[in-house]
Formats: sequence, C-alpha cells, structure tokens
Amino acid sequence: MGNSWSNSLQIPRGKGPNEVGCTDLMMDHTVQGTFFRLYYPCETSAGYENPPWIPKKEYLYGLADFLKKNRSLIEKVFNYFYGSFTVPVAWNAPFKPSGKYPVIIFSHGLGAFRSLYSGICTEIASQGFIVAAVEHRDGSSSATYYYKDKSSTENSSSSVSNLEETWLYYRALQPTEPEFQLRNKQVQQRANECIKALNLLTDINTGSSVNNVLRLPFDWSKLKGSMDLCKTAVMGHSFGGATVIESLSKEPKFKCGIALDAWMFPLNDDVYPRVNQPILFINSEKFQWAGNIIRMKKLDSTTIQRKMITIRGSVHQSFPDFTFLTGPWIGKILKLKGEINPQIALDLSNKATLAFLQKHLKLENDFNQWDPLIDGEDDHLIPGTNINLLQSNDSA
Ligand code: 71H
Repeated sequence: MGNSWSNSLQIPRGKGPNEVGCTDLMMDHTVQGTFFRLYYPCETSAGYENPPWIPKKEYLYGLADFLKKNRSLIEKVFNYFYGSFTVPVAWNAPFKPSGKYPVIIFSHGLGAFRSLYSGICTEIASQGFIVAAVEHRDGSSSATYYYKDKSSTENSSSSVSNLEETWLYYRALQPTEPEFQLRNKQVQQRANECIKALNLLTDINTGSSVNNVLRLPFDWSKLKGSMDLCKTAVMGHSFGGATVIESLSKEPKFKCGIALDAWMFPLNDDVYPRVNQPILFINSEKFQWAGNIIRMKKLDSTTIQRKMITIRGSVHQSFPDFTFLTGPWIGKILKLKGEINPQIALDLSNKATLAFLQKHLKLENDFNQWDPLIDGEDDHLIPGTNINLLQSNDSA
C-alpha cells in the first residue's frame, strides 16, 4: 500500500561498489545473548525482498512509550505514514566472499532500535564492510525481544518450540531516580553488548556453527574467514556515541571509533583517560551544548588522533532514517529534518567516516579522497564545533 508521500520518500541506496544484503542474528535466545542486524556485501540482490523498515509492531508500542504517547494512536499514525517503508537491501541474499572485510559494530540512540540507522549502515556495507547494528537490551531501546524457556509442564507435548517471545520495552527514568546512575549502568551494558557482538562475529569467522534463534534462510558458514578482525571499529549515534567511548575503553580490539552527535552524559569521568584509540566526532549543528562538547574535549590528545566536525544546518535526527522518510513540513516541525538536504548531510557524515576508517584501519581503498572532510574542509562543514565554550555557564 503506501500513502501519497511514500512515492518520493525513501532510505537512500548504498552508493558503493557492492550490492548490500541484510539479515538478523539472535544468539543465544536469552536476554544475555546477542541480537544484531547484519548489513553485508552480497552476491546478488536479484530475487530477494527488501525487508520492512520497522520489523514488528511491538517497536511502535515502544516508540509510543518513549515519546510518551498513546500506543494505539502511535501504531495507527505510524502504520499510515511509515508502515510501507522498506530498507533498500536484499533480505537474506547470499553473502559475497571477497578477501577479508573490515567490521563495524553500530550502536543506536535512546529510544531507537537496530533498523533505524539503515541509511548509514547500508552505505558503509556497500563500500565493502560488514556492519552489525546491535539492538540493546539495557532498557534504552524503544523495544527489543528475546526468548524465555517455557516451563516444561506447560509445553511437554510440543516438540516444536519451548521458547516464548518476550518483549522488553523502553524504561523511562523514574521521577526520583538519579539519571546518571541509570545511564552509566546502561552505557556499560551497551558496551558489553557491542563487545559480545564482536566476539560472536569472531567465532563465526573461525567457523563456529551458528544457531540463529530466528531461523532465517541465511548461510552463516559463508562468512568463515571473510572478516578482518584486526580491522574493527565501533560507531554509534547519541547514546550510541557514548557507547562508542565506553566500548573503546573496554575493548582494544576496536581500533577506532566514530561518534555521531554523541551524548556524553552517561560516561563516568574515569573512562576518558582509559581510551587509547582514535575517535572522530561528527556533530549536528543544533543538538550540542558547551557541557557536552567540553566532555568530548577531555579526549583531546597530542598523540592519538581525535577529530571533531560539525555539519551545518543539521539536527540530532539527521543521522537516523526518519529524516529521509518524513516530508519537509512535518519533518521541520518534529525536528526530524534540519535546514540542510538530508542526503547531503548523510553523505558528508559517511564520507568523513570512511576516510577516517581508511586511515585508522589501514584500508587500501580510495576513501582518502575525502580526507579534507575530516578537517572540516567543506562549505557544509565547520571544523570542530559551532558551540562557544567560553560562554558556557553549565556543565550538564
Ligand atoms: N528526544 N537519542 C525524547 C527526547 C528528542 C526526540 C527523539 C523526540 C523521534 C519521532 C521525535 C533525543 C537523545 C537525547 C540522548 C539519544 C534517538 F525513532 C527514533 C527514536 C530515537 C530515532 C532516533 C532516536 S533520539 C535520541 O541517544 C539521546 C539525549 N535523543 C531524544 O531522546 N523524550 C521523550 C519524550 C525524552 C526521553 C526527537 C525525537 C523524535 C519524533 C518520530 F515521530 F518520528 F517517531 C522520533
């Protein structure tokens, strides 16, 4: 179906040389397991469907909880406006073995979930990366799910499944609850989930058999030996940006990090001196404030590359997919779109990301053509930040 505006609105296709396939992996089934969406170079997309952008209706209930709106209202409105959108990737298309691909772990923002950054993840995968977009179980995603073992009495006669789908929804801060305690606990869980995802990919690379709870028709054994796990980076948006920093401090296998409009609040002061890898901060013009930038600046170093750029006319929502799927008027009102054309903004972010990855993962591509972007050399970029740190009167 689709409404009248869905004709022109879509998540952009990858512009790199590879066609992009996509699948989901949940392993093991418990809440301690790993759940991610994988974007990868595929053999062919011909004959494979594009997956729905919003994977299940429960994610809309979770978005409603996050936005503090009525569930059935949000379900109706979002199904009307966003229900028909699909991701321009080939669902479960065969993986294309070709040397060893570098690996990116992607961490979503507060109230988001694994499929909402498909524009970014698709572009990076099309350039020859394997991208695993994790779905966090720390209570910061709109919704996520796992499986519980059914009690054997209840299900003793069934040989089909002893597992029960269990949903975990966005957990709002309680009125009297100190926010830092919650967010810091969450960012640590998030980092652990990123590391677990990397470890699972490492097992898959060595040829361990995959027992995907989701039973999708995708041959994981083809990934054996296809990943270069010496060339691994962690990337994320907002709360996911804090997750990047925390993950780098905990796991030296991550060789660098890309933090998109990072929200630094969840981080404890003691992590800053423990981060030893290069970081690229890509900020929007409208979201940032002095206290947040000051925290990013704590990572400045004379020996490790730490770079910051700001995209002119961009907003916090210039990174997730809503910016491409919402018309100009509603987009502006809900701040899902900034003054800049969303495609131009995301292209700049992706090109700067690729140039930075080439440098620090030592890739042999031509992404260095975009090196000037890392220094903010473009009419749409500001080197560093637009925020005046001298006039800061808050440190929140
Ligand atoms: N808020 N990730 C939400 C406050 C601003 C919002 C998110 C409302 C989304 C629609 C309006 C911003 C922050 C702030 C750390 C972070 C990540 F669908 C998505 C859902 C979430 C896409 C992207 C996200 S937004 C985000 O890590 C952090 C600090 N933000 C943010 O949280 N309120 C709830 C009332 C407080 C908890 C802009 C906004 C948004 C509309 C929609 F209609 F299109 F769906 C989505």
